[in-house]
Amino acid sequence: MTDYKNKTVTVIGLGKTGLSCVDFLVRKQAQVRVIDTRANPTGAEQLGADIPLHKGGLNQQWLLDSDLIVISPGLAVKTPEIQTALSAGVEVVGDIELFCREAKKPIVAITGSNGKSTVTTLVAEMAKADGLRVGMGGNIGIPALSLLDDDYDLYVLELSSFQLETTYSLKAAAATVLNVTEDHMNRYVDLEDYRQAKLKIYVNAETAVINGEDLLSKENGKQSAKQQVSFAEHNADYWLKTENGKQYLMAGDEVILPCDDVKISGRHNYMNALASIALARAVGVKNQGICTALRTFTGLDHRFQLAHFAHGVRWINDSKATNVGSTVAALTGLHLKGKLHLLLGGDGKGADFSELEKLINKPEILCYCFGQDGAELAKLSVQSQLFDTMEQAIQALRPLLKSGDMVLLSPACASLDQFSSFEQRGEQFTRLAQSVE
Ligand code: UMA
Ligand code: ADP
Repeated sequence: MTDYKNKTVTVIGLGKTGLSCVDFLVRKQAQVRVIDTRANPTGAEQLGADIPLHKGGLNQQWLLDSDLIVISPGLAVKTPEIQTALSAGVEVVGDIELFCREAKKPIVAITGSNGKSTVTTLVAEMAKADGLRVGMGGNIGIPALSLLDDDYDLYVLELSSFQLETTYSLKAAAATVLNVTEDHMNRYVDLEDYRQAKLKIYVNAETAVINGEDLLSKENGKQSAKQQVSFAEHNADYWLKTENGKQYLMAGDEVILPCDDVKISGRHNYMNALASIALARAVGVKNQGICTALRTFTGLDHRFQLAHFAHGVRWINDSKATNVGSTVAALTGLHLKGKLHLLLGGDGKGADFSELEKLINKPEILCYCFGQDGAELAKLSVQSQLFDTMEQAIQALRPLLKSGDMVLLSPACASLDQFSSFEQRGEQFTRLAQSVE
């Protein structure tokens, strides 16, 4: 369906996504109504007074009466009331599906357990530096439908597994699953179930960009991109060459840039850079734009960011480390002079934390655990203490700090049990860090 005029469309969710869907559908002259299972959904005051709203639960009758249901990513399609509507033949899609049906310009689509926002921003910066008008959005925080109004040459979309579950018409010019490690296990049966949602990104893609070091990022025969390129440290189309102690980002035999010229650092960020180069080249971005972006992009806030440096102590804000894989990346390759004071905790989303055990059980690492899953995390290390909040944990570690130490917030958990977002958690950490004198 692309003609929504006079169709009865039920939008579920009054967050950013739901509001962008309402706006789009009203302009398409659909009969729109909204459901949110929360008693006080965030976006209620921004909804037009003439749009019917059902709050505090799902309205089965509205769902069954609909010509189309547009569901926000925060609510699972597996929810019984949605399943009942699907069984009755009602079509259920997400905002990205609506977007793909309308978009007239090529789409670069990016998913993965970690690195999505970094790669999405980097690809967008590369294309902009090459003179293209770029619409960047999706899970990165800008609803894709809000990009349709402007005149762009290229769309660069970060897509979550939840968004991909309800997308059917995506034909990406270039698509990647950057990596697959455990996340959102409270929404999926197992890792394979989560992976299958991510692999949908390759369906009908022109170029699939796969991670040569992560078998789970590869197409499994059901997807069928026209061509495939890989990135990895070795044995890949885009790779890292090490010569005389220096590293280089490579495309085949061609040197793209020495790593010393790349502003983001760390092995995982070099992998992100290689994936970004592969995606950008797949849509025709030239080396000059690619190199300009790599030389200038310093990384996003809340991703292993230096928040404060005082009295020889580095305070690092990695609040966006909302799963085990991202905390593993932070801990791997750390250069410590003194002790590491590691803040862990929040909502683990049903994750198995055991991979952290060997990385944090070291004499130089002290763990301070907090939040909903703090007690489970505290069990992993002999040198750990349990607190209710991050603020209490920071108060406790402050008197112990010595020059050369690092305080690292890389919590391996979502923030939503105690904060409104990972940004708010990172901002509180930064404020507390800067108040140390
Ligand atoms: N909710 C209900 N009942 C409802 C609808 C939503 O309880 O009927 C809850 C959800 O469980 C969630 C909250 O409301 O806790 C917000 O859900 P939403 O779907 O309305 O979210 P939006 O504000 O539209 O934001 C969504 C993405 N959020 C989610 O997928 C949960 C944002 O990604 C994304 O930036 C935005 O669309 C624009 O595309 C956030 C995220 O955490 C950053 N994503 C997850 C991640 O990256 O790990 C997938
Ligand atoms: P996403 O959008 O997938 O959450 P971000 O780029 O925002 O990814 O980074 C989220 C977290 O993951 C940060 O802690 C960051 O340091 C870490 N990270 C970034 N890229 C990778 C990668 N390729 N592998 C593992 N961790 C990564």
